[in-house]
Amino acid sequence: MLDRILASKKEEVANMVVPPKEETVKRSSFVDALKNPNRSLALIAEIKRASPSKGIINDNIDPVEVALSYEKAGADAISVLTDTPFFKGTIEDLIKVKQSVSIPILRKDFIIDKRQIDESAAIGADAILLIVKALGPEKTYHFYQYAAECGLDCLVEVHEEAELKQLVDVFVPKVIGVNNRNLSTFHTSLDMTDSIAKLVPKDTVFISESGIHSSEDIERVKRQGAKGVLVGEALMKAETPEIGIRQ
Ligand code: IGP
Repeated sequence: MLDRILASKKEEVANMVVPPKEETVKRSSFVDALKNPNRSLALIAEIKRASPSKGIINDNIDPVEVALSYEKAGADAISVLTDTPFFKGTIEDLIKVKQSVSIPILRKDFIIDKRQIDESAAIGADAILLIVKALGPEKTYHFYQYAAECGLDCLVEVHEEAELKQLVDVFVPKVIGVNNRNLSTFHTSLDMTDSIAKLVPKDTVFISESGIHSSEDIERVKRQGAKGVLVGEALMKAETPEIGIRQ
């Protein structure tokens, strides 16, 4: 699946036009927000209309309304999917959300080209996702540094232990996330959080991503050593995020 998404992204990037730099964007620190969470565990609440694994999750939404309710309910940051073909997100979603809330915004997309980092800065993101499986550790490092030059933080995503070991041989990111979803089978297992937690360097903020649906799940990843969670589907399906976010 990741290969299919990356092939489509490559075509998209070949035709992209980077918007001019917006000098007036007021950045807000993603790393600081995660290090000083509102509750005992940091929450990154995601705006996710659809996904390749679940199909439509909740397409009948106003992203600004969702973002405002996440902020009100105490989320520490908001993740906005901007990939259109597979997740039905848009860049416009992110622009509007950034203008409506003051907590930091993570741009969730498949970054494979530096120009997407310029674009992320221009549309007002505070942070971007870098997927080690898509980039390899060296390129992840170069993109991480380039993002920092553009004023952006990164959530560096790993999927397995070997990947994390290779990554920390090259550099230690401030924030590492484990994706509990296996991208080939789409199966989520919170055991992934457990096995990765043991290898995360101690000054790194460790986020458990995907497949978190209940307060039991939250307690479980917390016990395993996560300092934050990234939740999409469960919040998009909750009647109100207050219910979904209560820990
Ligand atoms: C959220 P969930 O299972 O709560 O909806 O997952 C988030 O972790 C997931 O959307 C995600 C993702 C990604 C999406 C994690 N890494 C990379 C696209 C690309």
